[in-house]
Amino acid sequence: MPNAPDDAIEKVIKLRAEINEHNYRYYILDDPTISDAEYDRLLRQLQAIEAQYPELITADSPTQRVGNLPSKAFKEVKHDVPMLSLDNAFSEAEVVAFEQRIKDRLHTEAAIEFACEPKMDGVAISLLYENGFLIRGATRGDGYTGEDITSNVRTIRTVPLQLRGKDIPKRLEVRGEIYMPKAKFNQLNEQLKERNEKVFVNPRNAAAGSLRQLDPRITAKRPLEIVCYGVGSRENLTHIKTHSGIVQQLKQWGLRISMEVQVVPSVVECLQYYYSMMNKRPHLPYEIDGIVYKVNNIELQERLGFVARAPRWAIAHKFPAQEEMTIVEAIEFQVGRTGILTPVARLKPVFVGGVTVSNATLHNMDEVQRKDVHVGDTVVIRRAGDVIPEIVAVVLTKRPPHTKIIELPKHCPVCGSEVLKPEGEAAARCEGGLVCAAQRKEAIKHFASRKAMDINGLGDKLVEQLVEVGLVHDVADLYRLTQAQLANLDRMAEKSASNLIAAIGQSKTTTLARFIYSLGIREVGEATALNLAQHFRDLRLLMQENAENLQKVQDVGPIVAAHVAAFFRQQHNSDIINKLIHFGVHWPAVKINQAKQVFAGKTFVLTGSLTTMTRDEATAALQKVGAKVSGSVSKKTAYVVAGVEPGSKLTQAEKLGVTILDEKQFLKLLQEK
Ligand code: JCF
Repeated sequence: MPNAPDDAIEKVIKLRAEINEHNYRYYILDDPTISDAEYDRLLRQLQAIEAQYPELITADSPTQRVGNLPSKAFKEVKHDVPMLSLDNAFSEAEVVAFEQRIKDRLHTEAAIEFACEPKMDGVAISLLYENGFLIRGATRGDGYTGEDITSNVRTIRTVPLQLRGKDIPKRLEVRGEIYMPKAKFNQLNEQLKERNEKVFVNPRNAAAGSLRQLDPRITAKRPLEIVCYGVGSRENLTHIKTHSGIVQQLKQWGLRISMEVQVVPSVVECLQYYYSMMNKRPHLPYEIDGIVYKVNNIELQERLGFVARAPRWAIAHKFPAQEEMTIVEAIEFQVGRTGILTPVARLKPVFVGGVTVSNATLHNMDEVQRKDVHVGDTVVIRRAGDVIPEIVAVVLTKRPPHTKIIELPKHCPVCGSEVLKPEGEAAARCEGGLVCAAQRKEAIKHFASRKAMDINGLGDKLVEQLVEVGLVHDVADLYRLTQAQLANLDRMAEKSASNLIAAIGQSKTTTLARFIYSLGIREVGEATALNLAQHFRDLRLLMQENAENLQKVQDVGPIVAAHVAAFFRQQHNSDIINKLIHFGVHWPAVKINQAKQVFAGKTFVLTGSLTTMTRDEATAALQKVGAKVSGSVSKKTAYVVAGVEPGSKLTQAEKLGVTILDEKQFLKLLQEK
């Protein structure tokens, strides 16, 4: 006899009924009437009373879903009625043939009514209810013997621990599919990734892995759901004449069923349903891998019976698989427009998502390492909808003994130049610049562009054609082109050919800054090119400088300096520069900027706001004439420019005796430069 007081017993009964009602409204009707927080409060109240009077705890209490203690292993379960699988159809013709076989066996030409439903991509499950109470949950296993995973199944909130409604059979075995919604799957993987744990390949594996946990408390934390689609024995349900009727009855008893079940008059509508679900598929919150068609009439089902392991009265019309396994035969590195090396897996061709896939990008080396892909590995390839195929995961159990670890090449596979991967950056780049075939077209376009060598009439399309026909290999070849060669090209008339030759000739006279810019060194824009030209004034001096000294140039930091030094370190880059000069590219001696002489090395500090320009504009104007702009005043500060409402920098300047300029004096100084 429980020694709990009557009011506690009453309260527990009331809370359980209330919570079960909300569970039903939330999970089955999809129509909750209280907030999640209120629901949690009810559950906590119940937990508190049960904690105080443990003798009140029952197996079907809603609190028991949180999971029992771990069990050692799963017991075997013999299914009363074998859990059959379904025959598959992979084409319309196979579906039509399925219907014809049915008609033949039934000796009828009348249309067959079918129940259609999505085929959930999860784990098949059997739920056994006795007197309305869930007494066992089991996996399908081999169809005859499964595993007893009752403790785990109990943690799933959409699995009723007790049936509701009228006329509940003494014994009822319900069949369904346990799955993990797509969004929940992604969240779970994010969490696992954060904790450095192994992620799941897809929602089905996540559902299976979660159900296989020996500790139900882990299962309880996994976002699993169920959809029920049938029963084992129909013994107690003989009054129900259709499959759809059975499914509706399951719903009445509080079990969750698919919202997409639809009864159709013939196979034609089955196919319509198939295509409409195929379109819906990417938007469904769960994964499906096809459509199940079932003869709706149970008497007909019984006349049709079974073959081997599958009913004659049902078929799974599969969607093209979105995931397949294949082997990584090689990894190649593609060199993109800006020299970025992208690892691409060459795969044993595999049909997935409706197309044959033989390549999959791995994006960058970080991804290769994260996914731990080796050459020779078996991998899961995914192509969903029209997205680019991707490698989902390596099947480690299939890794052969001598796989090759993928390493970033030290030299560009296209041109042999150095490959650099800055610390902390995902991208690795070929430093080949002008010579690298993959980068050549872009480099030539850049070289010819308006702010670079400004070759009028040499557009992108023409550059591509010149490279493709082999007339231009590098930018120096532009200066070898003849009018006859150009006139032979597609869409090129005599006149435009001679105009282009003239424009190429004119481009030979340029400036050092333009020339440096036109080389297309990474991170070297117009402004940096100008600074480099002003600083060195002699191309040879620039070419010999090391990265450390390059940082002495105005606005050149360690990254830019490294790119500049790496560029000139490549022999072929200096070869091309020599050729360009040989073909007559030249520039006047760089004029010493007088303004620079006046302000070079002088530090300005700005305080308060100016009325005629913004702080950024003032800074730019000062930098243009060689001055440095600093944020704090020291003895080394040359001038402090004090605008409206100056701050403490003005006081500091007065204290240190630094020259102070007001806006008018400042503007005058700038104009005098
Ligand atoms: O959704 C499913 N995976 C699913 C599997 C749906 C069904 O109606 C099934 C099934 C497996 C067997 N029906 C049977 C008879």
